[in-house]
Amino acid sequence: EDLVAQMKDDLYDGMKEEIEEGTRLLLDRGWTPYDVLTKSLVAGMQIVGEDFRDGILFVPEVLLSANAMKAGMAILRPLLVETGAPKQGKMVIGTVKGDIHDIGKNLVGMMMEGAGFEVVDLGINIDVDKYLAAIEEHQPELLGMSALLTTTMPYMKVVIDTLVQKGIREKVIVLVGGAPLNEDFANQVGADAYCRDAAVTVETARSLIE
Ligand code: B1M
Repeated sequence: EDLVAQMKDDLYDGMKEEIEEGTRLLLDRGWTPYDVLTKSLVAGMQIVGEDFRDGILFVPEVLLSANAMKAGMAILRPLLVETGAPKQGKMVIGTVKGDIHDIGKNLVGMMMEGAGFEVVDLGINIDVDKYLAAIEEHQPELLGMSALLTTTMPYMKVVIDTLVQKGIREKVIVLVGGAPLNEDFANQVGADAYCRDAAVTVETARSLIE
């Protein structure tokens, strides 16, 4: 599709208004919010990531892409969140200490809300004390942690080890995700599951909460 190719280009170029317009156009054409999200925005960000890795794009440019993506997500959010699904449980989620990537986490939060979970989003750069305080305050069934950097993902183990020390590890189901993670890593740090993407997070949460 021409429009999808155009949107990938616009995302690459950080064109916020064009992304908003493209998002609306695809919806008008009958695309589901989920397809708009995955096939244009997430797929476009994939390309940005490759050129960022290869030194073709730099932080300021990628920030513009991220802002454009967020503008598209803001349009999709109410559509993804309002499904009237029956109440399923509560999840506290945050990006770990030292890490400020939040697009993936936000997307997981949106999809979880759409599936009927209550989501408490702590934000980015979350240290163990903040996770603990939120668990204490909100008593969630699920804890979600996101990390996009190989240097920050080990912090998940710090959080889980602390839950063990405090004797509350069994009270929450711990789900972890983020591009550099995998199932082995999730097992090593003692999480309950690795979630490859937002849709898998919803499925995993549903199956583990029963
Ligand atoms: Co950064 N960055 N970045 N970055 N950035 C990556 C992650 C990188 C892979 C790029 C690359 O080199 N190819 C690389 C990491 C390399 C590594 O660790 N091995 C990298 C780097 C190096 C950095 C900096 C160090 C760059 C620098 O300063 N020199 C710096 C670090 C800042 C910090 O955190 N301290 C940095 C900064 C930034 C920006 C600020 C410019 C921007 C972030 C803006 C923002 O988030 N608000 C940014 C971006 C945008 C990226 C890329 C291009 C895209 C990330 C993204 O949003 N993807 C990224 C490249 C890539 O990932 N391929 C990259 C789209 C999103 C939908 O996917 O986040 O994977 P993702 O989330 C998915 C799944 O992973 C999963 O579900 C989501 C939806 O399907 N998931 C979860 C994620 N979290 C989950 C939690 C769960 C469950 C599932 O809980 C239950």
